[in-house]
Amino acid sequence: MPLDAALEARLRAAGQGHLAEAVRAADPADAAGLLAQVEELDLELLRRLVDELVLAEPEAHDLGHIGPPETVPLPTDELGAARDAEAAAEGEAALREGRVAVVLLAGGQGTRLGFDGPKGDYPFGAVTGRTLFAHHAAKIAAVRARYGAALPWYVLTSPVNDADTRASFAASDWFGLDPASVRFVVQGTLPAVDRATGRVLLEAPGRLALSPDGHGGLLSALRRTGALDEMAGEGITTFFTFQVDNPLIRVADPVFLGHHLAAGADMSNLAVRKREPLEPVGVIAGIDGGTGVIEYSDLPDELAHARDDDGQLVLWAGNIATHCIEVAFAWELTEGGLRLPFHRAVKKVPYVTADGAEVRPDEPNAVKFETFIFDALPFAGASVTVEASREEQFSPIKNASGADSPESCRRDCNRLWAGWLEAAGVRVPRDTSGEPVDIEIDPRFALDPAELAARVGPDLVIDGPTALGPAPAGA
Ligand code: UD2
Repeated sequence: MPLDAALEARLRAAGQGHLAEAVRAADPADAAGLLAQVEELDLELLRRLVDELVLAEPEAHDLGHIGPPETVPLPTDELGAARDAEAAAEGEAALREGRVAVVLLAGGQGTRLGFDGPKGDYPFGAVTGRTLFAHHAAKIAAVRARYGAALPWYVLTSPVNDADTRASFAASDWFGLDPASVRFVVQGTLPAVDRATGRVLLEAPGRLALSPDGHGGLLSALRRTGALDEMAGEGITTFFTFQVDNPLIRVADPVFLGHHLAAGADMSNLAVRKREPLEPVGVIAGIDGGTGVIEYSDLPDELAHARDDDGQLVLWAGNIATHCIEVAFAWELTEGGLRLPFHRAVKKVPYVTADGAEVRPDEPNAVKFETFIFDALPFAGASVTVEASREEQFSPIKNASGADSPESCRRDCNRLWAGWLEAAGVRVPRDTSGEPVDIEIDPRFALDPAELAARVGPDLVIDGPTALGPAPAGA
């Protein structure tokens, strides 16, 4: 296929001349698609990323002065309970007044789980096999009903899973939600490059190896698609972000929202105590007098293991990627281009050579580029970090087995929901090691222990796996 001379010159100047050859050599059926992908590349950005993150010697990165973050701790006494009740009142008012939206981060590839399809389609429910999407939707429906809130739901997808995600919502009749209240936002992609040469890889003779540009791409996507305008037009000032893989999260929790709003924060975080020093979660830390997140892959072992005089981890605050963000702050961060730094991730990426030979590398051969939403924290005027109970709010499904797997999540859901039932006076059968039977509580049946206690009592007999509440549509 003939190639525009100006484009070819730009490709060569960017060190990507091989893509001109690839377009010329592509089968007629593939050439137009490949050319369109090549034309979409931001070659100036790519040149900079390759120079700084692939070809340059990695510089020792000074992390700055690091300590534990300032947090709003879990309530342990009446004072703490009163403080949280005050925050809850503020959060509830914002929900009632329609000032809040929720944003689900679901653009990732979920490669570690090895599940074919969007991660939100994973059937995690121990009793009904409900999917993560169905469960999040039920929670959103319950919060809307409780506060009479519009609470629009933005779902971040990527070109890799957007069509499948929309199809799954449509097939489940939007899980009973008004379709107009569910809005998909597609994040951008960036190419994977060869780690030795910085040249963009092709995953097939007519296709670049593209992957999502990291969840920092949410901010650009919200702006580019007009979602920020839409939010502003609907009177929304704050959005709550959460990850697709964590069914326990309290969506749009008024306590968290209230602490964020009361502090006049631009961006706030939820933190859980780390299970162990090297748990693969980023840490929220005080950095040079401000707040930031150090991703687990960047955290030196020595810092990860550091303990205070009481023997507690200094960097105890695990980041569960759950934030409150002001719409105005998102505008600021995207004015004249996204202000977040890029990170490099060295990965195994299958590719084809110039002769069309397929290569499945045994060792990481490629660099991918991503921005992280939590890198916005240093730009925030004010920020609050609220501690959450791990047992109540965090059990992600990331791996096929072991920690953070479907099995560990099922155990944690059972323990939590059995605890709610027992607090309501219901007897729950447990096995010899003390684990309860499989339990599911639909958020539309009860969002929290108090609501459950108002609905059930000691006369409820549980003698085997039990699901309470409306069956999720489409599950
Ligand atoms: C993430 C956090 C980590 C910790 C952990 C807790 C990052 C970079 N690290 O690690 O600090 O909080 O979660 O569970 O986030 N996603 C997108 N678009 C993308 C990439 C990811 O929407 O381009 C979504 C993805 O669908 C998921 C979430 O972001 O909901 C986290 O992505 P991940 O599973 O790749 O991150 P992980 O587990 O390495």
